[in-house]
Amino acid sequence: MTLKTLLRAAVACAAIALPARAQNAAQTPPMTPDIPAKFVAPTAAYDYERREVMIPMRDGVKLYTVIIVPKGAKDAPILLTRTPYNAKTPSKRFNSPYASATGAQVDEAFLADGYIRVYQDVRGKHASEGEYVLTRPLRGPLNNTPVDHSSDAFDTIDWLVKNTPETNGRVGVTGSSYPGFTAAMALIDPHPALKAAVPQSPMIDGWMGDDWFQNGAFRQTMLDWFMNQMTEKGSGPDLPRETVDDYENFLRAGNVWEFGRRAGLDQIPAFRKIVEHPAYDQFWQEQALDKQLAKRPLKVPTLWVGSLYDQEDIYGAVHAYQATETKDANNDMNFLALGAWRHSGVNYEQRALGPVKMPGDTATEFRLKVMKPFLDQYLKTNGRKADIAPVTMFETGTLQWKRYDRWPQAQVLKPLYLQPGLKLAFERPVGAAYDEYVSDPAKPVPFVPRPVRADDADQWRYWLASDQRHAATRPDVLVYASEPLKEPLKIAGEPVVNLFASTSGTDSDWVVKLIDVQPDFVASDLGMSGYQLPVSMEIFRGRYRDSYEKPSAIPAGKVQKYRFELPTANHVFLPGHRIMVQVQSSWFPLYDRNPQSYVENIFMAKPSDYRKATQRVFHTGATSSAIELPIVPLD
Ligand code: PG9
Repeated sequence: MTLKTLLRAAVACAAIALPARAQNAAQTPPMTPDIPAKFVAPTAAYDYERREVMIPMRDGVKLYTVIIVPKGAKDAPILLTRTPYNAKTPSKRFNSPYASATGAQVDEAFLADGYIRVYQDVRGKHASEGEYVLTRPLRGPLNNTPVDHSSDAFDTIDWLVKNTPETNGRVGVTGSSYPGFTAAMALIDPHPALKAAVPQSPMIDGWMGDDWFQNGAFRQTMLDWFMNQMTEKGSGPDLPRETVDDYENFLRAGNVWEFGRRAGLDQIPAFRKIVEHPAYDQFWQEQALDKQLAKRPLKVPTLWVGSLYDQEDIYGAVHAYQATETKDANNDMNFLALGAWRHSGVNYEQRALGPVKMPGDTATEFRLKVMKPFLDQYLKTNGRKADIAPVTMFETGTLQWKRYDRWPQAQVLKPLYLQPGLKLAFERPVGAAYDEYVSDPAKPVPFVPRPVRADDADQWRYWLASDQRHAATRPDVLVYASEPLKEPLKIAGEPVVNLFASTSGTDSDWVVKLIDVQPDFVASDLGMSGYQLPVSMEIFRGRYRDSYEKPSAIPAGKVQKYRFELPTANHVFLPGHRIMVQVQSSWFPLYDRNPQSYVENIFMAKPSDYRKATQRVFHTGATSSAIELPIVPLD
């Protein structure tokens, strides 16, 4: 045998023997539990370090906080989000060695630029200690504990700047919706290290127009949120459904209380609190954050971000901006930006509003051109001054971004009158006095074509831009339309409804929709031909016409004035388009049905309280109904 052959034989023996040796050595017994006590991911190759800490608050409660620190970071700003939606996994993107891929889409640019990104569970949710109270009110008449989101933000920021060696000591807060609310709360008696805030679609007033109510009408489709958020510390299930179509589910239950009770929501104090406070009483007024912010000095540069088509929190950003703007003497501290997005769309890609196409991904464009430069200016050491207008607003109709020095742009309103013959015009109407329809609570007007599906995320997300032709053909919807426009007409601000109407009942809802009717043929996008595109729509619960706090029955058959704002719009009606106004008395199941006979608490209305009513909309003399438009010249 040559040496070579000997060696080959030895290698072959070793190859056979190795597995046997491995088996005899430390073999894992089959019944070893397969989840290790502590799994440690090998992270040597990662470009970031992830720290999980429990940060102590002033009352001893510790809040679970995830800190993502880019490796090698120094003199780095901190961007903080306080959330009820699980700080451990704030996004469902990649688990990756690259920080910018693992964070939420909105975080990508910040992490790539060396920001320290922090997520924290609010008290009582997920891994944080303490008790959860829904949108915990500020310390004061509604909160007798020593803590609220303002103090929790303060204590968190204090800890972060003292315990994160890589930071430059400058902190920003951001987040959308509930996290937008916590970001706004951080502005109340802010920590000195809080240098900038970007509250996005913040929940500011849950009764006037964010999340729960809209001018007193209850948004019952939000009830899933109660199940998801308040049946357990983590994430709970959806509401059980008898059938796929929520129109049917809510109708069968009768009223909101009964719908909630069948699912067990009566065990959840937050649900009971809402049912116990149907009117705009102290419970809601004290929580209205725009009012709270207006009482305090403006100390932190803030960019309020909202969406023109926000199906959940369309009210908050604009009203918080307006409430604080009076304190911005030099117009350089308080900023507003609204995009043509769905709720929280700013943090994702937004190339379309359902079937309505946009010129590109306007959300990413906004984040890179406005939001990040804004935060860079205030958070980076020697941050460069950002070229950002006091107001950045997407203009629908022409589909372009606009820069303004204030909002609203229009200082005066011009009435567009409802006319006999279902017309709309700027001249005062002459002719027949009113139009009428019968509103039947047994057959309420659906807000989207049925089936109304809770499992169809996009139906919900984009419904505010949905084609209103489905409603226009109903006998219980009045449809007024202008002639095709010869010139473009721009509105920039809040249209105001000035409706003169009577009902044969003793309570009533009024839904008014301002719509841009696309031309008969849109050659570039045939699907948009004749599309009735909502520009701004709102509901008003008639019992609150004189006072939001003290509702009163409507005198049957007597003309009443209903004056209320529609959500802000920045829109150009183009030549060839028509302006349309639709009026109806239900928007179901989005909002609970008004029984149309006055009862103490609509949440508890009995089946016999729900009655048909004849509704009249007036357009004559002193009772000329109109939409007052914030018209501005085209720029
Ligand atoms: N709109 C949701 C919400 C905000 C505040 C309270 C309750 C719900 C959200 O998207 O977070």
